[in-house]
Parts: sequence; C-alpha cells; structure tokens
Amino acid sequence: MIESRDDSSIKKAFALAKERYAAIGVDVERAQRVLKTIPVSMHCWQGDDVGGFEHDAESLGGGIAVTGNYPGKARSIDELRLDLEKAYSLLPGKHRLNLHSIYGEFPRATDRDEIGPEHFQGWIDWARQQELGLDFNPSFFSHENASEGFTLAHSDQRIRKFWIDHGIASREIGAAMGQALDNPCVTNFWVPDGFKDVPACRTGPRERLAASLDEIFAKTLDPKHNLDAVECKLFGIGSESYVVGSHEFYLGYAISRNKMLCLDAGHFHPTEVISDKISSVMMYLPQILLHVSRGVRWDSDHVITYSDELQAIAQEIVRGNYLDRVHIGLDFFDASINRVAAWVIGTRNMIKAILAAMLEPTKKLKQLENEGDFTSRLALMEELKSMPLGAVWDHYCLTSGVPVGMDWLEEVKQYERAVLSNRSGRLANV
Ligand code: RNT
Ligand code: ZN
Repeated sequence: MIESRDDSSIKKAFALAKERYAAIGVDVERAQRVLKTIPVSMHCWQGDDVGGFEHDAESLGGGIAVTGNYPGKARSIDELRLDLEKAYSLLPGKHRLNLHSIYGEFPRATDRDEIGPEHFQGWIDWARQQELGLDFNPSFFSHENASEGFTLAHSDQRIRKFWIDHGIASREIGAAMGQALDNPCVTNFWVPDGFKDVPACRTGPRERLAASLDEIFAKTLDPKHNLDAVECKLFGIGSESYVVGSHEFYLGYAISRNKMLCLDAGHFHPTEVISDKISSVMMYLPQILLHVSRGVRWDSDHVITYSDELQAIAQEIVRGNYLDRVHIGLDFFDASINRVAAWVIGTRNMIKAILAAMLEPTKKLKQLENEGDFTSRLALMEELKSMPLGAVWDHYCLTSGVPVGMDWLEEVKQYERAVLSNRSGRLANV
C-alpha cells in the first residue's frame, strides 16, 4: 500500500518525538498501549440538552441549565444514536456511554418508578453492537415530583417513596446492563435537593437523604454487574444556600457504605479543584467516579478544554497509579455549538490529557522532589510543556484509524450538512 504523504510525515514526526521522550526516560509505545485500554464514559445528554425522551417530558429542572440554540439537536433516540456513532467514530480507542433514565425507550407513558431493564434493551443491543460499555443514572430532576426542589430528602413520605422506587429501579437497570454486556455499569446518584435560602434545619434533610439512599442500596448487587456512585455538590440554581448532598455528606456516606464517590469538576468553590481531591479520597475509597466538566465562574458545564485543571486531573490519576480505580466520566452540555463537535472536542481533550500524563517522567519528578530539589522539579515540569505531545497524539489517532488533527471537523461539518441541518431550524454558516 502506498502511504499518503501526510501519513508519512506523521510517522516521521512521531519517530522524532519518540526519541525526545526516550531521552527523558519515557516509553512512548507503552503509553500508547496503555491508553488504548482506558475507557472514557461519554455522557449521552450533550446530544439533546439533557432533554431525554419521556412522553411527558418536563423542562430541565434540578438547578442545572443548558444555554444556546444551535440547530440539529437530536429529537429521537434514533437520532441520538446516529449522532453518538458519528462522535465515537472520531475518537481514538474504545469508550463507554453514560445514560440517564430519561433516555429509555418507553412505548407508553412510564413514570420514573415504573422503569425497568426492558426500556433499555435497545440501548443494550446497540451498545453491544458498537462495542461500548454502558453506565447509568437515575434522574431526580425535570419531574413534577421534583418541582419543590426536594426528592429523596423531601419531608413528604409519599414523594420520598416515589424517588426511592426510582432509585431501586435504576440500580436494577444498571445491573441488567452490566450483566448483558459482561462489563460493570456505574450507576451514579446525583440528587439536586437543597434550599435557595438559609435553612432552619440542615440536619433533617440529610438524615432523610441517608435513610432514602440506604433503602435504595439495601439489595446487594453483584459488583461485576453494577457499581454505585454518589455525587456531591456545593450549590445549584435555586439551591444556593444549602445542598443536602454536600461533599462532606457524600464522602462520609461513600466511606461508610462502601460506595464510589463521584467528584464533578464544577461542584466546588471556584478556586477548589478536584485534581487536589483525588489522592485524598483515594486513601479511603477503593474506587471513585469523575465527572470531568468545566465551570466558568460557576457550575456552568462548559465543554472541557485542554486546560491546566484537565491536565492536572489526568496527571493525578496517572501519578497516583489509579487508572484501574478511577472511572472517568464526562459531564458537560453546551447547546451553543454543534453538539457532536462538543462531544468530540471534550472527549478528545480528555483522552489527550491522559496521554500527556503518561508521557511524563513521573519517577524522575518524584525523585527530584524527594531529594528536595524543587528547582529542578519546576524546571523539568516547565520543560515538559513544550515536548512534542502533538506528534504522539497525531500518531495515536492515525494508528487508531480516526482523523488526525482537525480533520475530524470536516467530517462533523459534512454530517451537519447531510443530517443535522434537516432536523429543524436554521443552520449557521457551513
Ligand atoms: C448536576 C450534576 C449531574 C448532572 C447530570 C445530568 O450538577 O453534575 O451529574 O449534570 O447527571
Ligand atoms: Zn455531574
């Protein structure tokens, strides 16, 4: 086969990069081999602005918000799957899909306490065919029983019961997915409950939330099929003063109940970073889940960029040797740009950040640190920033059979013209 000029220049650049990395003691081939085995769980909800496909879908609630009205949003599960297939085809490696319960296939109106694995059989079949692992989330928002801002911590036993049943059903769905795909499903619980204004009682709702969760988790499920996670949060829109499921609440809950903690990058004070939390919580928890996201001034869930914090998150996972204990999930939603591109940009950034972290001479850095040579540590860390990561990344994309550099964008633009533009509304300049 005659190689195109492009391919050969990518290979040449890679060969040079490999030498540069070898000179600082980094095995580039090994990094690429390991990277192939690391799945990123891409969230379905970027594809339709966290709408879902319930019959009586309500507008987005729970104190989260999507802004923008870029045309082409998926209007059905078939459209969402088509968009997902396009996105996955532009990502190097094999990854996962993270579903919310509102994305089930419901032949008739089905309330959240009535959902079951049968409503996700289509997703299971599709995931098997696409060779994707599945993750799952009960949805405690966008529902009339969540309209007062409380679900599992509600003071009304009837409402609490409804959501407990939803949680129980969701775990069964997660387990069915994990069993069918022979690949454990992470079922993540995020509960928006909280108060806009200063509460008179901070304890009661927390006691109720813990009791509700205990009921949901009462049944032991095989960890080969389902792994539970609980997601903490500082505040949301409408729960500015108090969120029941705070960081301290869920850290304690996860440790005492042997659950995974989910750290979302947008769920803390703006100067607090989850990269600094990973090594702390890993001392006490066997496994954790990440929701890699990007807050801009607040928990705004912007598409993740190749930021310092993204790099730091990946570095912490790799430096701490946590690759098999940290489940990497994504959580962002931007409706102001092409949604398939949003997935591709964010997920490629995540994968690239893991690659970069694996191209670090971690041993050397730790050695300098242990010797107290902080000058050399800083010098080396800074030098690493201009190492030829791009050449290794391009080569990784090439050998994974996906577009190199920005070539993926042309594919998304074509897809926009051929598919997305026929959905509804006006198209931006393409
Ligand atoms: C909300 C949480 C939660 C949601 C998704 C839709 O602040 O981050 O994870 O974004 O479950
Ligand atoms: Zn999240």
